[in-house]
Amino acid sequence: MIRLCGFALSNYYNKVKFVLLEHDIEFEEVFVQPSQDEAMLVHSPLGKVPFLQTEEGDLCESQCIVEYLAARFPDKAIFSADPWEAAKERELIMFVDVHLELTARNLYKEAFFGGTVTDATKGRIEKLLAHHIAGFGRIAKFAPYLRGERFSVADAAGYVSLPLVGMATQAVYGRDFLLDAGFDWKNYVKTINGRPAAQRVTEDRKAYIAASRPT
Ligand SMILES: N[C@@H](CCC(=O)N[C@@H](CS)C(=O)NCC(=O)O)C(=O)O
Repeated sequence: MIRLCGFALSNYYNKVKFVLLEHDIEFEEVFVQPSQDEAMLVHSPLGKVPFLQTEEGDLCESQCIVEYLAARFPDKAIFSADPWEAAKERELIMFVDVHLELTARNLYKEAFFGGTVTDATKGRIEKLLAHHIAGFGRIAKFAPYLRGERFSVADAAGYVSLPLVGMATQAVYGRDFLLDAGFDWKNYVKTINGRPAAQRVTEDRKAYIAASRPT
């Protein structure tokens, strides 16, 4: 049985969980938090979540995990069968994960965790995000899904990460860069919320937050 290790607040954990649920792949969730302990590093070399435990060993990096699942369960059609469509889905995922989320991640300390980021970082990330969001806008359709009329695996990435980009920029700069650029991620998320897999991911995230709140 596949074991998905991580926790329900992690967007990358939730991206993989969404894919597993969406395609009815049997799995078990194992609560693991990021850590630099040797006991963790033997499973996830950078101490990050998610990682997957399989009969053959551990695998980290959410996109490598999704690719592994697609190869292991070909009948589930995680990516489109058409090679061009599948490549465009991967392109969108790369934009969401790397160009948008990973860039916005530099702001999370101040946006979500009560810390501060330097003005230099704010300036650098503002420029980078403006550039990356403009590029994303050249390929993302939001009609209503990222690739167009049909839900695709790219929406698992979009669903868990676009809100973080919007909320982080709102918190740090006082304006939501995605909304400002005309990308209504709130409506997009609402559309995807119609899917049972998305509902489960969101309910579990909310339950995790509620349980972690000091009483
Ligand atoms: N590229 C990785 C990113 C994973 C990641 O950054 N996970 C976060 C939680 S959302 C984490 O473990 N952070 C702890 C750290 O960076 O040390 C993936 O796609 O799985």
